[in-house]
Amino acid sequence: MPHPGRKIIHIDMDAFYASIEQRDRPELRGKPVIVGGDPNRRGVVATCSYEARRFGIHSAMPSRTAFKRCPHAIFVPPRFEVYRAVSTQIMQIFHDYTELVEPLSLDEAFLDVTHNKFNIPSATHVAREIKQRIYERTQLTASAGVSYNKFIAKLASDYKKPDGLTVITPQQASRFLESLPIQKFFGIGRVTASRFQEYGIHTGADLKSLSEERLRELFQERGSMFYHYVRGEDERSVEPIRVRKSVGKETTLAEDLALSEHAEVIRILTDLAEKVERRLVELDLQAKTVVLKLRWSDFQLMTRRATLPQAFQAKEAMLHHIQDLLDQVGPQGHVRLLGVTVSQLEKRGTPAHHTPTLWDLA
Ligand code: DCP
Ligand code: MG
Repeated sequence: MPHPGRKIIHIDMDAFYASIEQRDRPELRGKPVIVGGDPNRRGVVATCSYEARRFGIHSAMPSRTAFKRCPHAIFVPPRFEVYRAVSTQIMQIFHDYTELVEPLSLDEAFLDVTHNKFNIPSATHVAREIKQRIYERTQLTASAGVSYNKFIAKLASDYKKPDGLTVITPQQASRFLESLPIQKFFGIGRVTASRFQEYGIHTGADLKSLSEERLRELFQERGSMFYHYVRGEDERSVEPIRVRKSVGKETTLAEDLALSEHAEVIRILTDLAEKVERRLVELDLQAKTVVLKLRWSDFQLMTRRATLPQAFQAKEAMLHHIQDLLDQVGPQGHVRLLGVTVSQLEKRGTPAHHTPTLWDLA
């Protein structure tokens, strides 16, 4: 469905990890700083300061290569806790303006500010204020792109970095997109870009000359996406990620079940705990509290909870405590629903970025 007059901002911090290191260690300011793995131990570059980028160093490059390009660069190991804390600060600032915040990684997010909490009519004004507040709160700079859809807002934030603010109006979009080099289009990696080059397509204007049928022939589904994007058409909405507070599974029984049928009750709860465990694994979360939920045959709801000294993910840990909770409830009565929920969630895996595989922590 088309959304006329939407106002989307994309914000992305500048040289995020490296700027934080330069902020916290003044002796690194103005110097080529590389955050990442050790060049002698097969590490990779997570990011580098703008001073280091002049030597052709970039994210995901082997640290050894980076060292060859700039032997006097200063290598700094990452401090994820600090980056995560800064990320929380900037996300809080975004949420002061709108609940429609879609984080893409620790340092970037889309915001839909069409209706913002301060009723500021100009999205450019909102973007300027947010940049200012980020700077005041963190002493770091961000670049912002303002436009009427996500695709163009993201291109806009990348257009001028660091500390940029680029606005692309519907009137300007056509020209902007036509002049854009093909590899800048969202989702076009090196392989796709070289295929475009083969067909003589180097810019948005070249891309625009192809029919949708032709693009679908060449790139299947993605062909249609390119066809629409180059015309500035992108109706995707900003999808806020709501912070998950619990994971639960429950089942309404075909017939009311007497709690005295202990084996059957446990069988059902085991099944539910197993599903909860699977979900926790998928989400890479662990929990500290387990909640047993019962709905009695007269529809009254009862919950009983236990908090464990140690976070858990496995169903055995849940079941152990569910047994105790069941014992407290006693064997009387009939239930029509059983549920297992876990809460007090925390991340389980290695603290990292959207591309943790790049890390060589060995
Ligand atoms: N990152 C990473 N590995 C990658 C890419 C990024 O670990 N391959 C981390 C380090 C970056 C942070 O994510 O600081 C944000 O990624 P960006 O792509 O936004 O890069 P920067 O913020 O460092 O630089 P820019 O100014 O280009 O946004
Ligand atoms: Mg960034």
